[in-house]
Amino acid sequence: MSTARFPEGFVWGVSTSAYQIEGATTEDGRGPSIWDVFPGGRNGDPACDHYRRHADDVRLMKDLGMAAYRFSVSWPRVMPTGRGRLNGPGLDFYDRLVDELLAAGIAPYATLYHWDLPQALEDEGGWTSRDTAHRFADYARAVHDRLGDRVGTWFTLNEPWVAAFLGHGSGVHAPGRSSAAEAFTAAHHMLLAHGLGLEALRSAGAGRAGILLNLSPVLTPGQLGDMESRPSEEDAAAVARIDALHNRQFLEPVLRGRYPADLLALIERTAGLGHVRDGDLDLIGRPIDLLGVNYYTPTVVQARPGAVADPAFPGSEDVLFCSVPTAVTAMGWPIVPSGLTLLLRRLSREYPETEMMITENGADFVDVVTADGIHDVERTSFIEEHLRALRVSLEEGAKVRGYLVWSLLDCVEWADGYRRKFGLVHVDLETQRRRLKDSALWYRDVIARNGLPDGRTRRPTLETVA
Ligand code: PNW
Repeated sequence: MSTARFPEGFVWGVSTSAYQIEGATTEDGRGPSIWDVFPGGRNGDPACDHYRRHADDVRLMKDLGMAAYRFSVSWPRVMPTGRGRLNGPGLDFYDRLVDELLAAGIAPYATLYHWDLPQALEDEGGWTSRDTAHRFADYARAVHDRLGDRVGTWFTLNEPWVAAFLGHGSGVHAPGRSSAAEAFTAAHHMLLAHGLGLEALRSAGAGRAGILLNLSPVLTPGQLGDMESRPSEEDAAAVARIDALHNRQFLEPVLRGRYPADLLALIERTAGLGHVRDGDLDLIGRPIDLLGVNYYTPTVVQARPGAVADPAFPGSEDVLFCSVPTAVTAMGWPIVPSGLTLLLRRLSREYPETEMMITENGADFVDVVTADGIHDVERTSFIEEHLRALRVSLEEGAKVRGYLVWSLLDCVEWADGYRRKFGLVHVDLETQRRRLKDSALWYRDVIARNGLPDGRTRRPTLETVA
């Protein structure tokens, strides 16, 4: 038997998010989101025009054999001002989408918050205001009321680290704030929103529920080459600090109902602890059914006295974020499939009870677009190598139930706009025509055989290109 099979019932699929594909940002009563007004944003129209072409996109997924589709619900489409009145046509859209998915035999996985906060809530403080977490719970309940009879898998938030620290720390994401104190406060309020949202879903009798985290193994350059190598004390301390900010800040509250002590001290120094109230962590730490793991690349750091803090990692003074001598994607993200094995090994050791799914993995590359096809051997190779790394984890006993590629379509990459291409499917920006890339055809075969093909897809080297 081929060693490259996956367990029976392993779930194959793709992920997307509302703002990145829907377009139609002013139609049928949708309110503005922070990404529609953020100076570095405003790319949401027409996106992939998925709001009108959803039936075609579901058909594509069906043809590829997808078992699951993770999409996000746009809060301002459903609740234009973030509170109170529901927008019927907005809810109708998701209602139709869910019915089409079910008719195609595809399990709908709904993400409730993928970064598109209603601007009206931002005007009242956004995630720096505790009230936003309560508004999120109301919104979660309203969406569940409409879709809960058919959607069996729910995720509260996507990547609170990105939304809090790129949105409020470095300011490269909406709403473009740059304050370390606000970033920590926003992160806590997002965690609280997860807890309150989870409670709302549970009390409504929701199926499976969890959260999506962008997790990254933090390593020294030496460890990247050889995991057995022992970092210096200073380097180990740098690793621990960045790991606390990137990973443990979210894993520990959600899965253990506590902030790590080292991080708590840092938060207290930076933002105070007035925003963390008694009972919050109990709520945030209520059991989840599924942890969504979004993995792209490891984080490589070492101690460097005098280095200034990266505003996306407040408290990262004296830490150098290293570039590493590996191949990178077009975004410049190092390609390190073994990082996925390291990450899953660590999660399995520290949270052995937690069921997981890889809910995002994929890459931006420059595709070769020709009349006879879209050739993206680098993407195929990227996914293949990550699936091999995932197989190692499964053999080690990691409880990973499925794998979702980011993403179905070439879409809007936030502040980077349309130039980033993560899709299995190419989208012509003029005509909106969809064309399957070679990677989509390859992924279809993987799904059909529940395993990898024999032999390896070869990323082109200089020799094979010449
Ligand atoms: C994730 N980082 O974003 C998101 O969930 C997607 O919406 C996005 O399109 C995808 O990954 C590709 O970027 C991230 O800077 C954005 O570490 C930035 C980072 C990580 C994830």
